Amino acid sequence: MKVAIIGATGMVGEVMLKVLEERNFPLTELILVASEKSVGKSISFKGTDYQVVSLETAVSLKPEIALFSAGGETSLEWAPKFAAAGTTVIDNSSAWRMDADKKLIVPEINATSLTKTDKIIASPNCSTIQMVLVLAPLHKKYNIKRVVVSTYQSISGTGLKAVKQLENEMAGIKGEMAYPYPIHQNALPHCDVFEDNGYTKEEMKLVRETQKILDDRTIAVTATAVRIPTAGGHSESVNIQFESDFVLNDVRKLLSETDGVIVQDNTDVNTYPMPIYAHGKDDVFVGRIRRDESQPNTINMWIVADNLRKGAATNTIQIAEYLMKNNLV
Ligand code: 2RA
Repeated sequence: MKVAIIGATGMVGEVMLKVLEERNFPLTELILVASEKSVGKSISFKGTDYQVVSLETAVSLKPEIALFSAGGETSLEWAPKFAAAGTTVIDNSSAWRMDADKKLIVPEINATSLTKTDKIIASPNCSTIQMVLVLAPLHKKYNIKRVVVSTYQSISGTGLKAVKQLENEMAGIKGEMAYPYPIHQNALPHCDVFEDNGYTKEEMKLVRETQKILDDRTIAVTATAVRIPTAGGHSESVNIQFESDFVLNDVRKLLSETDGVIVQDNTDVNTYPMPIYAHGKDDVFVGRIRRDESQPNTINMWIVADNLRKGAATNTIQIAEYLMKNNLV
């Protein structure tokens, strides 16, 4: 399979290369694209050096699949150009996620909706992916009415500049700021930009993308997204109100039987998910599962995943694997 990675030198792009190698993805040709200033730069993959090329060159090479992680503007301009050349685009940016004609895919939930005609496919936001993977089986069995989620997001989700700001602050070095405030020893209730309704774009992604992926606009979702100084991994405190009641152990059993989900839930021995242990893994980890005693038919849980892997690179590559396995590319 001839595959292009658009944004190959970014944090997600680098993880994409790592995941492609780990999963022994059947590549016949690899095309690496980054910003103009990186053209000509050499990147090693499985012992072979690849030269970074421009977007123009990449589209002319007609890859069968293009994995995008280069920001919304690049996706808006270039995804249609690759699609017109016959390439199937799988995009990590927010550019196409809420487009009515584009599918928003978490393979374990809705890959079966994909067809050969889907030439631009959106991968959801990292904090959405880890939450909906858990919500999907629960919605099917108990019918979700409302979700209240608070996220605790690694600075790796912001990008290299924020990681560098945290490293500098921890080393006591004054450097370039990705945020208007310190990250070290702080918690910033500010992920992405603020919208007119007082929520951030990050929070509204959790609202809108969840309803689209679960194909149910009646699910009420409200979110607060917080940036914390962890090196990698997003954590979420999730409160879910169902139409019907549930048995706690049935919920644990259902989630433990869900592809891509691992239940870590035994407070007798301090077993619960933590980002430091989710780092580098592709599963979504769930724990602290307990009934919300303040309201009927309602449950609390803690959901953790590596935001650069299942939250981005791995989900994208799993979509590509599904397309190949089902002869859709
Ligand atoms: C963040 N969800 O964590 C975004 C990923 N770009 O900031």
